[in-house]
Amino acid sequence: MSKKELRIGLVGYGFMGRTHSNAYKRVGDFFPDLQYRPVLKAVSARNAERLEAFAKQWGYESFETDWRKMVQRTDIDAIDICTPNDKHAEIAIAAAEAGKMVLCEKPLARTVAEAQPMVDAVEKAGVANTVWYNYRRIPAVTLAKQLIDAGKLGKIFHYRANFLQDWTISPELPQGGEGLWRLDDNAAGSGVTGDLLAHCIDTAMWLNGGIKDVSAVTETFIKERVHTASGKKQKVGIDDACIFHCHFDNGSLGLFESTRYARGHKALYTFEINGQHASIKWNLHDLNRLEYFDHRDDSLERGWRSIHVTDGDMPYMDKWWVPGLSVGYEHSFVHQMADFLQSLEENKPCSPTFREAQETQKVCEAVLASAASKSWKETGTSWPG
Ligand code: SOE
Repeated sequence: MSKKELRIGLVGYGFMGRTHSNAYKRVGDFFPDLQYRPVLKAVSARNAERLEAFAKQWGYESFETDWRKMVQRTDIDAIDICTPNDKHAEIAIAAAEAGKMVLCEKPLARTVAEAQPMVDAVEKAGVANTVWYNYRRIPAVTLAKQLIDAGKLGKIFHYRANFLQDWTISPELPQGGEGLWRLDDNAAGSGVTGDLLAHCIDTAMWLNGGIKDVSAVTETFIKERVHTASGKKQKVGIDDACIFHCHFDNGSLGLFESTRYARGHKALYTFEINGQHASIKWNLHDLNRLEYFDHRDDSLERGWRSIHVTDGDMPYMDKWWVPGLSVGYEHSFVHQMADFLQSLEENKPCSPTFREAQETQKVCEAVLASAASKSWKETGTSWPG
């Protein structure tokens, strides 16, 4: 069977540019039955020298220093946005208007208002779209979804999640510019809420349904940092840490925490869900395992089971090695790409679509508004979008 080409134009070559490029390169080798084959057609960024080196290293056929040119090219089918958050909307809307499929790194945008025209643009153009909330596609997390959907947990009472990092503790760290735009409110939109809690919220709604209302507290521990653009100390506008609790639509309670000030934790994403019959927990540092406790087990044998999610009948695992051998962070992106290609074959949306990611955006915005006003906020979400 001859494959259909999906000609990719990537915007941005940072950390996420690499994770996505790796996914495009690997997916055909490990998901050989897919009809579509990604072709690394072009990459775009402003620094020509580094762009050329990136294109060469990852095997892109060409490069453009102006993303607008790339979006207009007729030899490109899909635009993948890996830029800082403040560029997502402009690029996505231009790409959709040019009839391109659009893949966007999370979060969809800085605010709900900025994201809405993105949702409208892809829907008006009728182009395939997805947002890279990659953690859903870690096999153990996907297995959690299967267990919940099969009713194993029964009625769910509690959802708890953390995303802990420690890379911004030094007051000497500047804000703005390459690598550090995540500290600049204007480029990022928010701090840990949009960067890290957005992941937790996406997974949480996917596993446990919509979030009705939230009560949050945020903190900015370092109030001023040198801005790389001005060379001067400027007020820091992002949230360094955020804690919120919430009601889910199904009546369960949620508790979420994220910080970049948890010394010793580099990227510890964890969640635990407690249901009437069973509980599950997962953590990113041991990502191949899903912990499961079932109260219906024989009482003398009852206890937490540690399921090593590597067997061939477990999500995605028939595509990789042999049972018992594990996968890693990068595979979550390969899986998302495989699902995207599959969705094209089936002419179905690839979740999370822009519309679904907009619901996560609404929760993030309600969290920030709640912290600012010290009051409960309705999220106004309608999951799944
Ligand atoms: C921030 O350090 C970051 O790179 C996020 O931007 C990613 O989305 C997250 O997956 C890992 O941490």
